[in-house]
Amino acid sequence: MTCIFCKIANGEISTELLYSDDKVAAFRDIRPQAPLHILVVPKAHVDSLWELDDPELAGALLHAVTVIARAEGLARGYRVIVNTGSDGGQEVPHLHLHLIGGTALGAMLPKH
Ligand code: DGP
Repeated sequence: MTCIFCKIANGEISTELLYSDDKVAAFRDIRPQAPLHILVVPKAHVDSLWELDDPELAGALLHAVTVIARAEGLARGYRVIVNTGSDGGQEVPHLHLHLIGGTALGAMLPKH
């Protein structure tokens, strides 16, 4: 297993998990873009959202986001981003949801 997020999610690399269930794990992003920046990932390897064919896992990932957001007190709001593929700016080839918040977030898309 060479995938860094597989190793983190399955405990091969010691990282504080903010959330963990049988399918999903969450941990802090190493390069936070906001006061709170958490990555929510499947424990089983999926390359990206493009490859996600499991509606139950899709629901589990989104549900984990809600559980974490509530635990972190993000009642004022937050943003969930799933960079997908090269045009989407995905760097790490293991599906991950960015949960970003803790401040008022600005516009996120580049102007064309
Ligand atoms: P993306 O561009 O959507 O693939 O974002 C990848 C994010 O993953 C980026 O914000 C930095 C983060 N990241 C990369 N390597 C590691 C790591 O080893 N540990 C943690 N916690 N985050 C990482």
